[in-house]
Amino acid sequence: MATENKVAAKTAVAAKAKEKKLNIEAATICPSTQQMLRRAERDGVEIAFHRANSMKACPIGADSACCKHCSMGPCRLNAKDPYSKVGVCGATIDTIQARNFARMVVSGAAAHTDHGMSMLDVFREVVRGHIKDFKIKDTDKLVSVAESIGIETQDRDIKDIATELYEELESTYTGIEGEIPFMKRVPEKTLETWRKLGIVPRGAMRELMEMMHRTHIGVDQDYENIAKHFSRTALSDGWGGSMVATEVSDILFGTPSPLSVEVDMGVLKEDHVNVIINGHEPNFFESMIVSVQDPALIQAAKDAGAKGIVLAGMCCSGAEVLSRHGIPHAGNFMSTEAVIITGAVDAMAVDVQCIKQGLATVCDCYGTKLYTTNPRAHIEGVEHIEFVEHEPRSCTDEIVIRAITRFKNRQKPVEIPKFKHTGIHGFSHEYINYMLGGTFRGSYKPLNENIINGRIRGVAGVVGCTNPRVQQDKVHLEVVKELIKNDVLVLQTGCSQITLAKFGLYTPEAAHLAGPGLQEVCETVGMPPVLGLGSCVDNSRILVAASEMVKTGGLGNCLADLPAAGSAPEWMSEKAISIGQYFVASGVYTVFGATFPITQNTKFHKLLFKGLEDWGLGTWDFAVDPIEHAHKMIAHIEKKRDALGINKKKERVLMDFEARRALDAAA
Ligand code: NFS
Repeated sequence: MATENKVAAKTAVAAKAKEKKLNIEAATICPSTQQMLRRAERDGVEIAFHRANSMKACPIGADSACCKHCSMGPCRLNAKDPYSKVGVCGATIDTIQARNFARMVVSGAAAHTDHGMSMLDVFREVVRGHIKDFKIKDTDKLVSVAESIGIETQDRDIKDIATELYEELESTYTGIEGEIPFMKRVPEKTLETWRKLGIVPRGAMRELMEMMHRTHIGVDQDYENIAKHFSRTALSDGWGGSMVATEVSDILFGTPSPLSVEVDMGVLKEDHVNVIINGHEPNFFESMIVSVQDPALIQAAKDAGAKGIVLAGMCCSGAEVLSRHGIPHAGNFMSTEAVIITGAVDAMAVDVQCIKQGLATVCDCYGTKLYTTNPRAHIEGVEHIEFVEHEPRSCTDEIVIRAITRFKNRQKPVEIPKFKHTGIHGFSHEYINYMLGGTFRGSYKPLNENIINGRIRGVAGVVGCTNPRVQQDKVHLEVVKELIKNDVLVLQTGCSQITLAKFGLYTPEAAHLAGPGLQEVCETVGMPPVLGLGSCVDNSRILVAASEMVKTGGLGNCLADLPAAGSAPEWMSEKAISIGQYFVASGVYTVFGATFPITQNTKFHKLLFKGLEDWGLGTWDFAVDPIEHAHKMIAHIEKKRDALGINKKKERVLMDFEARRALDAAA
């Protein structure tokens, strides 16, 4: 198997080398990934950058002009002349595009909600005493989450509160009618809009099932009606499945607060056993943290000639434990194959989501052991060691033991890029509250005041994936730099957070890149100009923070009134579409980069880019160029500031030549 894979990979690269050579500098600005791409080419190994380079995206699919929901087709419409044709059943381009979009939302929302449900399963088993290896670590968080959904906590014991909290939160998934529990956190006027539109979510299972039903051949054939339901489905993710994932993970494993962490491939060490976790569910990672700290396993590593064991994360569970425990992070989605090329990874263990099948071949080429661990996600030809929460160490200890064996038998020369950056991560919405308000008056008031007085113009959430169809990291970096330069405070999660960390923006010193107002706030508080909140499911922290801003007052009555904007500059996954849609449905203006899955010139496109705002929600937008992307967000923020009446004209300061020169010198 291994040899076959190697031969196949090398033949593929040799064949493709003739087709079109990859321009490494144009593919990524990440120096570690560039270095690994150079080595890959020397070694004749192919990764996703090469595949994207040699495979043109399907133009009909890219236009969302294809319907394959039944076997009368697949039907191909012409996106350039969208009303010239309909499908065999008569479906119009608007129906087809709305259904395709809806199914992206379903898939993305299902990924987040299934992840959240796994966390809730662990929570239930911990509360019932069936799982002993995990426990309720953060009782303050337990109490505050319970209170936020109206559970009585006064004079009750923790087990009682936890039992009731579990029972309530279960309806986030299983509720067949009514409103899910976290609707109690939504600002009243936003909730009113949703009620009027009939999009307040019931349990996610119900919404996902109904969305799949509606997109079956011959069911919902009105793009506006489909859009209502995919908004409801997306809300069942953001305010439901994802929010439960975050809150329950905080209760079980601790709520993040700032700590200093290293990011990039330079966190690996040649003389250590290196273990990487790539995936999304923190329970697996938590157990691995315990395994690599086990004195017996550390001794075993030393007996094998290593100085110790390095554990690093990649992708989102990596971003989560980076925020929660300061575990180093080796890189984002487009670096997961590249890191294997170091030859230094002794084991990579994966769970669910954003795991490239191509890893199997690269691991074979460099002798790295790859393990799948989650029953939902096997990879053909890859060894599966199942992770069971009731006995977590049996999986994670075994993987460490195997990694130690591989360390002893490393065959390939090791080449670890030396790049790494230390930054401050771990800003939960609770910590933002505390940081800005202080212990005795923890509140969002100082943030709101700084927005009202114009030092901070507004808040942006810049999140999401990296995508080989654009230069890796470039768009994230440029968008965020432009935003902070214009005094917009940036909140981040997922792969985007890792990009900015790699480029050194997670330090208080990076405040010099911010405009004068934001810089002043950063310097007063001692915070970086970008705040990392964790993984993609932790985007729910942004929703909670935004709701707190509305409730604190002075910035309007609903989420749509806030001078705020969302962005996923290099998105690629269906989860990003679900996130985008729940931001939009929550009232947030949201810009995507790279590509947009719906072409212009259709009524459905107009609905996404204008009509939803007329419904009282937010709106989608799209820009590939990072500066244009950032300025669309800034323009929206300024529009909202105008509407709030807080854009009072700044007094003009008349400066003489000397004063101007002093200013230039300071810059
Ligand atoms: Ni989000 Fe995480 Fe990264 Fe994108 Fe994938 S790892 S859940 S989907 S690629 S940010």
